[in-house]
Amino acid sequence: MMTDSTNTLSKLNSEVRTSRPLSSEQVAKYHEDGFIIVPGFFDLEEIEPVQKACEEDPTIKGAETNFADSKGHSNQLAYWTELGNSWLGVIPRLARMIDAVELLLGGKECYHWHSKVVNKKPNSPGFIEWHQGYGSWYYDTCLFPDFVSAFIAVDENTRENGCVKIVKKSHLLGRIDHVLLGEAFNADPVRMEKILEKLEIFHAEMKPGDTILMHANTIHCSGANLTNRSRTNIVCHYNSASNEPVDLKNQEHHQYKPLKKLPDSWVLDGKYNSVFDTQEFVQPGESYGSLISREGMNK
Ligand SMILES: O=C(O)CCC(=O)C(=O)O
Ligand SMILES: [Fe+2]
Repeated sequence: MMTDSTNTLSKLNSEVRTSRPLSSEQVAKYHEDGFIIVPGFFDLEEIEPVQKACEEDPTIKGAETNFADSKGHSNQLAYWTELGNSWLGVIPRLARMIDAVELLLGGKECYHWHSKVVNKKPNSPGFIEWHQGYGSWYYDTCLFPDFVSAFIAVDENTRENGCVKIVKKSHLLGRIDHVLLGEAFNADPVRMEKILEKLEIFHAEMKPGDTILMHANTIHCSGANLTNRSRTNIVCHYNSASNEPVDLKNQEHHQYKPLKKLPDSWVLDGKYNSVFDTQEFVQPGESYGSLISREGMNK
């Protein structure tokens, strides 16, 4: 039977449903802690192609943008919004991702905000400092923190190679002011110090395929990669269809577009044309957010 909220879920291919739905316990835990980890959300066979592609071309087709952390060490991120038939274009459209996100959004339709490859190079000191997704999306003129992010482990994530660290229950703090630290937009360090006296840090150690699902106000960071192997995650961000930026100037790619849902089996069936050779990326130097967000951070 259709319920009211079902009517608002992703409209294109809405008859496609995941075979790996979240349990009600997982949904409750997400709301309690601000995140959950879904072990084996992706099978190793689904992840292996991207492991191999990143090993063969760790520059991700030259699409990486460099950001300096507060110590001047650089981090690299490759961004995309276009969802075509590459592995990177297919993953954000899989039924298991969209159904999980829409369930965590309380039955609201979601759309793809943007995604990124976070490839920490071997023996690289760069770290991503404490931040909330909504720390910058607020300045991208989204009125609500109605986003969910999925962090998919491509490589094993450990404390030694810079796994994601999460402040448990920090989504309950609301939006924290963010400031520019190095070239990145991070949670106010004075406030952060106090927050860390009250809340617990969770080290999200993961096996390839394990996935973190995270609220936009959950504070997180990731450390240096002190190992001689790279550490890659794929991070997909979803916004609610009803929460499009108020001002789309310089961020047209953040405009609402209905997501065409694909069956969970799409990747295992090999129905993609490359891992990222055919993928369009936001080019280094191009804006991936609104200019307001870049200017706002200095206010
Ligand atoms: O994979 C990581 O190191 C986390 C990166 C991150 O926080 C993000 O992409 O928003
Ligand atoms: Fe983040």
